[in-house]
Amino acid sequence: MSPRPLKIGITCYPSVGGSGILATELGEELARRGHEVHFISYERPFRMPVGDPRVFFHPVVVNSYDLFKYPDYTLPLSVKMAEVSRDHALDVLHVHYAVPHATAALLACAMLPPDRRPKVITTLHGTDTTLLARDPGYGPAIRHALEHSDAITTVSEFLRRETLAHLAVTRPIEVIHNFFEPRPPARSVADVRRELGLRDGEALLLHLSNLRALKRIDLLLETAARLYRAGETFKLVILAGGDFTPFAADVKRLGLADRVVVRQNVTDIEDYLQAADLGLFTSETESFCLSILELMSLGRPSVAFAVGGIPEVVVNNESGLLALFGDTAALAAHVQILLRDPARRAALGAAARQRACDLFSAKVIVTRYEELYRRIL
Ligand code: GMT
Repeated sequence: MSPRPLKIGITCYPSVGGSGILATELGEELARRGHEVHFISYERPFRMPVGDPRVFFHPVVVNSYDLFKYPDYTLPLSVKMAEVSRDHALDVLHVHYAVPHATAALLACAMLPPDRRPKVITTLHGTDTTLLARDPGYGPAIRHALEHSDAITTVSEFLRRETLAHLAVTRPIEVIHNFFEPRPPARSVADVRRELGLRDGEALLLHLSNLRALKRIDLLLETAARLYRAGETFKLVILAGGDFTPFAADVKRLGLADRVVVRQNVTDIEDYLQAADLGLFTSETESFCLSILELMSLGRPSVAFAVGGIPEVVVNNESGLLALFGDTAALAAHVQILLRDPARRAALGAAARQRACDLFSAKVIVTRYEELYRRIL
């Protein structure tokens, strides 16, 4: 007899970012497998499925009061978590990012009678341990939240090591990598290329990110400038989840005005992933880099720096090409090799798609999360 469906609460940052996409796709997959899924956040996650009878959204209302210099999210979130856990008898509360979600979940449990307390799973996605853990105003609270979670997962082996190094956590940390299930592209490659103004024979290099500092857009543009000076015909398309205007001056200064195309807050990313010839990333650190996996799942290889968890996603020379951090000359050379050798590009792309399917598909990863839920229950 198949085990009973579970009632799972999910909290994440609903904004455009890898962890929000991962948490939303996880909820959608869990509902598809028959579980009841309750999203609890200040906004509906932007890729949240609508119309699925097993998926619910519970908004957290944050009021601001004159007395408070900053509106407080943690307390209203913890109250909503307690309400939803009590009213829907949640089995599990799966929070993405420790700050402040894991602390709010522990507060919610403390407000509930023992028989109504869900198990708390904290999944770490990156900057809450690699960045906030070093902040004396956060580190001890993050450590406390992790030590009192019923389970901890990280999205890469790299992040597990970082968490142990920065937070001296004594509880076991399980690595469950990210997954991505591409939706069928709605438009043809030709239509997307036309929309972006690509001429015949012009390569489409794709970058997706929220443009924050660690994405090193300065190095991305420096790499594009090297390709431009080398006479390559390409356009660098940037799907931006943030404000690109601070970089406009650099684009002009580098002579890239007609080589860089920016699209803000795109949700139909599969159309662009499919149209790309390859991905280009210059982050100085990434716990995983979901954008690279998104391109791999559409059979597109990426060129990136070998930092953080990226070498766990891309096998250099097999499913993409990696360079040492900061070496934009090497990065540009990798792009040129792939632009001039379509067969090599196709081979890397096919291997990338296979690796995405074998290691980072919903079938593999969501099953890991289900096993974890049942193990701690
Ligand atoms: O990288 C970002 O700016 C967004 C951030 C997030 O909050 O989604 O991404 C983090 O989580 C993603 C999903 O697990 C990972 O793919 C990203 O590598 C990670 N970002 C960093 O570690 C810098």
